[in-house]
Amino acid sequence: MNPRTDGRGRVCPRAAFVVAAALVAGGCAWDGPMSTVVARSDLNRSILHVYGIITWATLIIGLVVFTVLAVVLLRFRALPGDTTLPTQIRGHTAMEIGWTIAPALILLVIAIPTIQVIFRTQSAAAPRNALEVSVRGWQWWWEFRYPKLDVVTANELHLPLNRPVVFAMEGPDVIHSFWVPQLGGKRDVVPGRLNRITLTPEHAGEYWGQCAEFCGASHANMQLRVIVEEPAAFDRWVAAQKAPPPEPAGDAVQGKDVFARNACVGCHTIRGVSAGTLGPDLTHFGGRALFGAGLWPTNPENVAAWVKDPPALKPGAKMPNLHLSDADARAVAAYLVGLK
Ligand code: HEC
Ligand SMILES: [Cu+2]
Repeated sequence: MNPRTDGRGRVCPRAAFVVAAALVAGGCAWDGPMSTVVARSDLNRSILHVYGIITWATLIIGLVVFTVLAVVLLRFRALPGDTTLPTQIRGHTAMEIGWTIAPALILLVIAIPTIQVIFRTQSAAAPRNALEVSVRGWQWWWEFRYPKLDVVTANELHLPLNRPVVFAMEGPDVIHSFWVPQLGGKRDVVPGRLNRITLTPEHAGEYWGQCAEFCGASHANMQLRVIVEEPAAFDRWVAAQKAPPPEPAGDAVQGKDVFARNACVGCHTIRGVSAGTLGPDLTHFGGRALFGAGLWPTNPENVAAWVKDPPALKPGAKMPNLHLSDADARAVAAYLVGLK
């Protein structure tokens, strides 16, 4: 007999509940890619420090309040037939001073580290050796510029390990919010206003981020990835980004021609080919593992499907359907994927 059935083929509700609860609980991972309680930068460590203090303070307060409540409910409950009123306390100075001072002390304990961390994380002054990255939130993708390095990329941000980075954020269209939970954040990206955030990544790895301010149809499809790597690997990446795009071969030769003949050139930059600024820079597009703001792995099939009809794959996409033929879409995809 199957232990989860009652012998007549019906599922036992208790077993079903346990299985369902295990499945639901299994979905909660404290160290998932979007977890805020995993600190991978100095900024997130500071935030978690305050978070810890507040969590412990509220846990202790909750324990005290519920214990007192339980004692009062049990000891002073009305007994059947007992009509006497319990002793009434009025104007008890010591008690009143007590319950005024105790919460004030608790608030002070929480306020001191909170204010310290707010001032530290809001200060505009970045360390002298900080790497500058300008972040622009577009509907619905991220542009990253390294002004001092003369590098531009989209949706995938590379950062060197243990070096402070200052993000300068601006938006060309609507309000977005830059949020990479394990590195700390989030900070609004507001048109016409420069917001900054400074942090030092402390662990190498790949981190997921997400636009955290509703910004229209594909807000949920506006993800980003941060790749934190050893300084030498970062320098190699920078050198590769600064190099001219590789010349196409095979099918890709025709793809370059398709790109150059179509409206693509009006919106996208490929250094030496075009200088559009309304879409992601594609000079080294093939070197990015995912495209479409974290939506699909970069391979010829996915890219061909995208260029044939972007709004069908990403609701509201600002890249129009240019009605390319299948052959042209495949050729241009081969060209773009080859731009490592
Ligand atoms: C009107 C401007 C415009 C035109 C024309 C245009 N694009 Fe785009 N393109 C965009 C925008 C905006 C995005 C970002 C879409 C998103 O992720 O939401 C984009 C994204 C892309 C991407 C994904 C980039 C990435 O890193 O995620 C590729 C590849 C691409 N376009 C190729 C092309 C090709 C090839 C053409 C010509 C056939 C073309 N585009 C024409 C605006 C345009
Ligand atoms: Cu957004």
